[in-house]
Amino acid sequence: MNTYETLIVEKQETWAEITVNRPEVLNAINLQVVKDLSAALDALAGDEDVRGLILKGAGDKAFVAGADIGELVKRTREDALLAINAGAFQKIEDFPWPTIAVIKGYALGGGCELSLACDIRLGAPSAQMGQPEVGLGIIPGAGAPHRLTRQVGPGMARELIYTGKIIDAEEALRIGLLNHVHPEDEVLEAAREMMRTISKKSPGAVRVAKLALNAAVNTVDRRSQYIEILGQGLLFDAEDQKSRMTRFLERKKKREQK
Ligand code: CO8
Repeated sequence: MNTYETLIVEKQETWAEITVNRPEVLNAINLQVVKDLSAALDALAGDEDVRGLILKGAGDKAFVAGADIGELVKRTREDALLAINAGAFQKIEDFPWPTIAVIKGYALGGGCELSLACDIRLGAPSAQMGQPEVGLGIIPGAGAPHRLTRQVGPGMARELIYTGKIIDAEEALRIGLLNHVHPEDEVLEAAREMMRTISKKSPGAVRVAKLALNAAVNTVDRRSQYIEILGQGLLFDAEDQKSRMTRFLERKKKREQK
């Protein structure tokens, strides 16, 4: 059932699996990924064979290494105010059935935020997670200020966002960012096994449980989302953001010259 440029979408026993498929840029999220994700989520939410969703990245090096910086550097304040990543991630949070992110390698920036929009995160020992945005002159504007805070508590969320540090699987497990860590070649099967367990429960009860859980944890999220969106718009107007992102993109040229 794959009709997407940047995603592989497969139906399994009682759930669907979405693979972000841009391994050449560590599955970085560009506009096409957001469009494809949004369309795939709409289709799967209305598919009566689907009662769960597993999200993963192509290859072993990354879940998703963030928004595509080559594209971000060209974006304007108006683009930032459209909050397209935040909108797509909200669709994941609102997906009617349980969602599990399977994280191998990098889950950074928008990639970490994408995993935070899922109900459950399972990692491999190679998982590396973090919110490096402030180093690029922007904020994590697609949910981390509220979802990361909710997940790991305000102190840890502040530390991760202010320092931009990248943590390994063991640390992510310790602070509750990952639910479990499984060996590299077993983590996807662990997610599938969890889906099988869930699928034996009453579908109606699972669906209502998700609504109740979302209602319980989303009490301040709108207000926080608006601050994230407006703040990001301001930052996209600043020269600092352009020069920091350009510096990242120019690393490649520098490496080639060496
Ligand atoms: N965007 C675009 N390209 C990327 C990205 C990215 N986020 N991450 C990696 N790539 C590319 C690299 O440029 C490289 O391409 P090439 O082979 O053409 O040079 C390829 O992927 C492989 O990457 P590296 O050679 O860098 O691999 P390393 O193993 O040396 O390093 C890292 C891996 C540490 C993950 C490194 O690639 C890195 O630091 N990537 C950027 C991580 C990052 O900062 N992510 C956050 C981005 S900002 C964000 O997500 C916030 C979104 C806000 C939305 C606002 C909407 C308007």
